[in-house]
Amino acid sequence: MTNGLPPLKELKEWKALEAHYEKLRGTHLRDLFAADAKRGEKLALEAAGIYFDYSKHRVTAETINRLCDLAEAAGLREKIEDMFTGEKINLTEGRAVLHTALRAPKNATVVVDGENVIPHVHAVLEKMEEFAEKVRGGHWKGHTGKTIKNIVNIGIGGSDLGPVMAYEALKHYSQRGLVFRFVSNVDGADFAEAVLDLDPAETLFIVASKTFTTQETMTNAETARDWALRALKDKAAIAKHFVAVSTNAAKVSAFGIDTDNMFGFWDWVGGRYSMFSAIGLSTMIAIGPKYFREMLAGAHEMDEHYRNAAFEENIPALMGLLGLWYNNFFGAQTIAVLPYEQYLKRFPAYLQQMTMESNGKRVTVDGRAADYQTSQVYWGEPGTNGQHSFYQLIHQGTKLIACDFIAFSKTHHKLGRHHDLLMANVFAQAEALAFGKTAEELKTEGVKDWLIPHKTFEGNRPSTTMLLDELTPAALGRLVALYEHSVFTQGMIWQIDPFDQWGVELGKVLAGRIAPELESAAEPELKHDSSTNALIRRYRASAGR
Ligand code: G6Q
Repeated sequence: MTNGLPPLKELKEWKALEAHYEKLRGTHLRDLFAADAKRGEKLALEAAGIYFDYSKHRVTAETINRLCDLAEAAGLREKIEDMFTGEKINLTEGRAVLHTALRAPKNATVVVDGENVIPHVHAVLEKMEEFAEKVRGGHWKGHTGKTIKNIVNIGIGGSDLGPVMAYEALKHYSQRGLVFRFVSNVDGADFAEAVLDLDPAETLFIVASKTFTTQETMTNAETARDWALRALKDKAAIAKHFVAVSTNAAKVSAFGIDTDNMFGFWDWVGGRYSMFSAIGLSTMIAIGPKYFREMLAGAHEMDEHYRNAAFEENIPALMGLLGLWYNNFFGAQTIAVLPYEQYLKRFPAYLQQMTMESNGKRVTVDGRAADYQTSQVYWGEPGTNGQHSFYQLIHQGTKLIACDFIAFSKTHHKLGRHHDLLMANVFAQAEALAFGKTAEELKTEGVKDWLIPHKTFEGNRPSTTMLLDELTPAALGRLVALYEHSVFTQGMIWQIDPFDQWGVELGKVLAGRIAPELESAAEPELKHDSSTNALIRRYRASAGR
C-alpha cells in the first residue's frame, strides 16, 4: 500500500521549514508584536462563526506560507476531496471515511460502492426524530405503562465520549424533565451508580455499539437487562426498555432487541467520528430534533469552509499546521485545550480520543516507521479551574505547551460579573503566556533582587484564542468539525491512517484472554510473563479461587 509520496522529511517544503525554524526559534512574541502594530488583527481569521486569533503563535507570514506549502506538497487538497467524495481513504481497513456525509443536506450526493449514501443518512435521522419526539413527548411508555423519564446510554469509546460530551455541552438546551446517564466502564460501579436512584419501569436503555460485540458494552447491557427484568418480570419488557444503535442487526436481535428499535449507521462512520450519527440518539432525545439539526448544520458549515477555503484562510488547516509546527520543529509534546465555558467540561476528554486515537500511529500508510513525531498528547480542563492547578507549569515550567483557549462572548447565565470575570481571565492568560514579565519590570515594581528569577515569566508561550458568540448546538457542531479536520490535516501530512485503531483492537483481545484465567475454578496454567502470572495468582487468591 502506498500514498505515492516521498518520505515526509525528504520533501523540500519540510526542509525549508527546518531552515526557517532555525531562523525563528529565538524570536520572542514581544518582538513580533512590537514589529507590527496590527499583528493581532492580521493574524486572525473569521469563518463558520469562529474568530480564530493565532497572532500569539511563534510564526511570521513566512511561517504560514511555508506550512501551507507543506500542506500542498503533501497533497492535502486532493485528500480532502477524497474524504468528502467517499474514496476509501481508511487504507488499512479498506473503508470510506464519511462523517461529513452525516451532516450533509438532503439534496447532497455522496456515492460509496455505487450508491448515494445521503438518503440513508436522512432516513435514519427521520427515524431518530420520530423516536426522540415520542420519548420527549412522554408518549413512549414503559412495560407497565409508566412514562419513560430516564435515558441511560450504554457504550464506550466512540459510542460514549461524543454522547456524554454533547449532553453536557448542550444541557442548557435539554429537556430538563428527563434524566440522562451514561455508562461506559466495565467497572460495575459505573452501572450501579448510574441506576441507583432510577425506577426500571421508567428507564430506557440505549445500547450504543457499532459492532455490538464490545466486551464492556455487552457486559453492561446484560447487567442492565437483568436489572430491568428483575423488576419488570417479563421478557416482553425488553422491547419497551431497550433500543440499540449499531451496524450489526444480527447481534442486536440475538440480544433480544427488536430490530425495529434499532438505529443504524455504516462502516464508513468511525467510532470517534460518530456523534452526529445515530450514536447521537441520546443527544437528540435531550435537545430535540430541531437543535440536533442545528448542530449538524454547524458542522456542515465548517465542512464547507474546510473543503473550499485556501489553506492560508482555512481555520482547521491552520490549526493542524500550527500544532505540527510545535510538534515537529519545536519538539513540543502536548497541547492544552482550555475551554472557558463550564458546559464544555468534557470537551478535552472527547478530543483526547479524536486526536490521539486518530493520529497516535508510528508507521506510515505504506508501512514505514515514521522518523518524526506524530500526534501530540491532548489534555485540558475548563478555565478558570485549571489556572489554580496546572497552569503554573505552562507559565513557568521547562516545557513548551501550546494552548487552545476557547471562549464565548455570550453566556447562558447572566449572573452579576461572572461572565466578564471569566472572559477577563481567558484574555489575561493568553496575554501573560505570550508576553510574560521581565526582570526589568519586576525591578521597577521594587521586587527584591533574589526574588526576581522566581517572579520572572519568560513568556513566548504560544496560544490560539477561539472566540465564538455563544455555545449553541450549531457552535458545538462547528467546534467538533474544526478539530476533526485539524486532525485530518495533520494525519495526511504525517502520511498515517487516522481512521484505524489497531491498538484499541489489541486491548479488546488481551482482556478476553485473561478473563477466563481469573474466573476458572480450576487452577489455570499461566503462560504470561512472571509479573502478570504473579498478579493473576494474587487476584485469584484474594477472590478465594
Ligand atoms: C473509536 C474506537 C473505539 C470504539 C469503541 C466502541 O473510534 O474504535 O473507541 O468506539 O471501542 O466500539 P463499539 O461501538 O463497536 O462498541
